[in-house]
Amino acid sequence: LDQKGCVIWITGLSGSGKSTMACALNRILHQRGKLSYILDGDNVRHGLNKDLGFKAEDRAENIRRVGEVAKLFADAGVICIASLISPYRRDRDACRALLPNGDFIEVFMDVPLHICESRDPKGLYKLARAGKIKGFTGIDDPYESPINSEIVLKHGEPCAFPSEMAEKVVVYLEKKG
Ligand code: GGZ
Repeated sequence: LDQKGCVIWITGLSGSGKSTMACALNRILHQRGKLSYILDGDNVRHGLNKDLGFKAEDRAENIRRVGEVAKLFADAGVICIASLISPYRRDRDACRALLPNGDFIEVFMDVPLHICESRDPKGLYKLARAGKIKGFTGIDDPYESPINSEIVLKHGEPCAFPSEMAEKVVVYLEKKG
């Protein structure tokens, strides 16, 4: 395998475009002959983490497990793309600490809440506003924006298409070798 493993950790609100970005990035990497794999919060919660809910300690455990699995992938030489809300800075930093310096690349999907809410692909914000989902990130649960992300993909900036955003990440990876 002619590549070095690493973890691309995508964080942001529900509806900020994490999964779309993860897929676009995965596709570009495959096109370039790289081996990558997506760990998506929503998917992992159906299997490995199906015992976990959305309380702070459950989210922490969700992120801890995905961080450990991502580390295993990276050890195996795979570019692991982890896509989770991961709302707490402490939990994200704990995952970062599992990897050698430079091997954990945090990508912040910096999209304002009102944009995520207007997208509402699964109608979850609507349910949260109606009080039918309690503890929804951004509504009645916190999201701690990253301060030191390697990459910030800001809503409304010129490169708006998922493929263009993913390209930005690829450029970063190339620059870092
Ligand atoms: C946030 C929730 C909640 C609550 C269900 N808060 O956008 P989605 O719908 O498809 O993906 C979200 C997913 C969040 O799982 P994560 O593993 O990424 O979260 S965390 O990192 O905080 O552990 C969302 C849906 O689950 N969802 N209830 N209360 N998102």
